[in-house]
Amino acid sequence: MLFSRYVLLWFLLCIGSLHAQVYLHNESVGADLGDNYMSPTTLALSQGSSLLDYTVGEFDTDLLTLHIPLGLQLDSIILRNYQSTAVGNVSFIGFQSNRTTLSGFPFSGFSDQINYSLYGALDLNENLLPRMLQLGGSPAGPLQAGNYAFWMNETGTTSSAVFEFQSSAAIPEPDVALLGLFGLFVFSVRRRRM
Ligand SMILES: [Ca+2]
Ligand SMILES: [Ca+2]
Repeated sequence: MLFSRYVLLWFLLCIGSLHAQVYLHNESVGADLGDNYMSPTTLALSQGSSLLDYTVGEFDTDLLTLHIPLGLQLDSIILRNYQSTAVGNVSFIGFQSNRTTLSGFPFSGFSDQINYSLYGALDLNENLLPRMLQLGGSPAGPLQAGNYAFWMNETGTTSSAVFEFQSSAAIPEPDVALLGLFGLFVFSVRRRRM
């Protein structure tokens, strides 16, 4: 009887660990994300699924640098939860590529390329990354290794969001030198046969 209880406990612990969620950052148990665009919070992406849980408001902008390590790519940014004090509210998320900080303060206007999207309750379980890249006039994803300066903000209300970042091993670029050698090899074989 005691043995079967231990087996059941072990099984439950295994199930729990399988569903243990990885967080990029969780403001409800950690610090507020950066407020100063010149000193954003830095977060490093890990392979698989990780959550970003934060709250923004009239006096709380959240700024972060997302570092994608070599060998990884960011495939999607999916809105998993959204709460707001205002019914029908939408919030803002945007990023600039290949930067650790934004090119200017969010409210002073931008001359550089911005990838962005508004999001709200109607966007639950949507992958916003393609929309952000399209609205920014950027090439389609996934995002490759490098740094990306993100910011999230609100106007006159408060909202909370949970985004799921999904990443995978990067698909290596074809080696140009090797392709050239292969082409040379094919050409020389054909020459010999002629
Ligand atoms: Ca915040
Ligand atoms: Ca903040």
